[in-house]
Amino acid sequence: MERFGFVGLPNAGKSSLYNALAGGGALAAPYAFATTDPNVGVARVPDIRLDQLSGMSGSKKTVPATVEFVDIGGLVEGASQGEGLGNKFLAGIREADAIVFVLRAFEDGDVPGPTDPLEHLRVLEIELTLADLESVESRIVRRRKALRADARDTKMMAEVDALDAVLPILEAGTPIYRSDLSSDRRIALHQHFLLTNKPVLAVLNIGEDQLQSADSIAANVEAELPGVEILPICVQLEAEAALLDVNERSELLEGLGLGEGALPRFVRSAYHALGLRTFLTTGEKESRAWTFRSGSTAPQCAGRIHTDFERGFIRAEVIRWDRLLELGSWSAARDAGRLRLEGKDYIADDGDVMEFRFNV
Ligand SMILES: Nc1nc2c(ncn2[C@@H]2O[C@H](COP(=O)(O)OP(=O)(O)O)[C@@H](O)[C@H]2O)c(=O)[nH]1
Ligand SMILES: [Mg+2]
Repeated sequence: MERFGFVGLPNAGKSSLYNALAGGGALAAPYAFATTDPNVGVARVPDIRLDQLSGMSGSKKTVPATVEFVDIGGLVEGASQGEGLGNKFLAGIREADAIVFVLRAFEDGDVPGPTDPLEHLRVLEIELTLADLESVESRIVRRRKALRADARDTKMMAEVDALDAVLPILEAGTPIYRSDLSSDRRIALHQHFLLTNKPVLAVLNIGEDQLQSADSIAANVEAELPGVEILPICVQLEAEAALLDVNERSELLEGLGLGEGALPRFVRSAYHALGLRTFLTTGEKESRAWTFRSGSTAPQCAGRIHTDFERGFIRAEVIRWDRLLELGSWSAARDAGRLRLEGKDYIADDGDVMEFRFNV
């Protein structure tokens, strides 16, 4: 399952965000390193399409897509030099598929730490970039040596090329996600698990008194991080709301003009930042949302359900979720000749409802 890691300074609100998503569990306390062991949680990806298809089919079970989130623990200035949790902390980020920066904007005299989100961002970026610089420097040395031993090793040559291209970027203090490094090069670097080569999303943790000015605070951060989605969330409020039952929760959130709250949007944004998409299956037994990577073929999608489906793939019957809803049922769609037959080269679309034909 795809996993994203919360990265932030102590007291930025990482554990509170985790609690908000998990509905309790992690320890939120105003001490650095209240969280020393990674907490891994699973969040459902809210999906109205799934709910409607489940209703259409009268499904006994409804299974949403999920993503994992990890409360990695606090980063402090000097982490790349071993300060604070140091390397243990960086290893936690290395294992994540994407990074969620938690940037503090809320003010509270009882909670130590800076309240300027740009200051948070500055420290985080320096530490992650320095850690990457160190990895790249040591890898280049080893690979250049290998290349000297065998100058015809073209695979090694490409690797050294990619590392050579990223080195000056990191030396200038620029995180890879901010650079203009081509996506080919970024893919070539995947094997090195560099921290700033991961997709990034930022949560701006605002106080209740900042709800009105959220957009302008977010605009300041957006100006610093072009192309990165910035989500202002009043984390503490949402964490409190998460402990309530459904009715009380919507009363609280809607009373403040927050609608369903920011968490559903946050999970959806994270899912998309990872390049994840959803196809659906629906029937009386269950309706289910399945996760695939953008650009996957129909057999690869079938493989998400069962490896046999991928190996023995013959074809897929496909219809977009909203067309299926209009027609009212899978059999009505078939009778109307509206199910498309797609072969092994079909690139799946977000929102496809699919059934697979296969041989085992
Ligand atoms: N006033 C206020 N306090 C908050 C807010 N978000 C988090 N806190 C508090 O700040 C402290 C640190 O939060 P925590 O989630 O443990 O931060 P972490 O170190 O990043 O995991 C806790 O006491 C939280 O209750 C907020 O929006 N407003
Ligand atoms: Mg914490």
